[in-house]
Amino acid sequence: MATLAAAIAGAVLLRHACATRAAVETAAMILIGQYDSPFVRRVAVALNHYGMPFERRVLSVFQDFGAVLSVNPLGKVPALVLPTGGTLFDSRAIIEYLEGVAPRTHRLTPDDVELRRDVLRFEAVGIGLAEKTYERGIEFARRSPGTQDPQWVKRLDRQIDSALVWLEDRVLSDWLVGAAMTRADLAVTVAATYLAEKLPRHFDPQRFPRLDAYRRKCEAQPAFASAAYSASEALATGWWPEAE
Ligand SMILES: N[C@@H](CCC(=O)N[C@@H](CS)C(=O)NCC(=O)O)C(=O)O
Repeated sequence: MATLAAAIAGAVLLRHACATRAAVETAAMILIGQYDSPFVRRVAVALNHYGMPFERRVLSVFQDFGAVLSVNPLGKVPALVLPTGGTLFDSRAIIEYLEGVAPRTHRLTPDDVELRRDVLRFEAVGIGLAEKTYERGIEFARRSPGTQDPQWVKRLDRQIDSALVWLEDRVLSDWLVGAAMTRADLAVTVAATYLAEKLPRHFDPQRFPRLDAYRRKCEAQPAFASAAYSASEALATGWWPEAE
């Protein structure tokens, strides 16, 4: 992996040093991370929606930790290497940046103040659901057997369930806010799919039928389908399902 990290760093340096302005402008961005991560997928779906080409480096935060640390000081994904130089990390920061450079017609944040407020609220619950699902997964997939804290796990379960109930009550049409896709749909759909894939016991379609139908419909859209959840990327890098 040191070789891959060097290759990524080298590619960035090369771009800084010798690329002509035209070459830099046509070079693709590089998205780092796996498609079992809801945070990585959020960025990929946004890039697809904007029509911005990108390459991907499928690095694992566990198996390729050194390489990930070499591009992000926190050793986390996603990271986005920009052809113009520099790397961005954290899905929210990356999307905030991309919203500033995307064609106006494709932006995912409404201008209207009230719609924007609603989008940000859904986005916060979607990202929070993904974070709690991730934390719950870590308890069982990454900790040594017997070292889990049952009280903490119980709290995570309540937070996940409470977020699902909140969302189920608010899924009223094809898109969560307004008549088109927004950042709300990115965050909520990838989080719901992540939960359904990683902790299926916690997402019962019978209890959350509107949320399940909504996220499946979103996942069928080209921007999502081109960055579909990848169980094989998760399994290839050492994730294993929680014992029921
Ligand atoms: N707030 C971050 C969360 C990203 C995150 O937690 N990614 C996980 C992978 S799904 C990660 O990098 N975990 C490694 C770690 O936290 O050390 C974002 O939105 O990008």
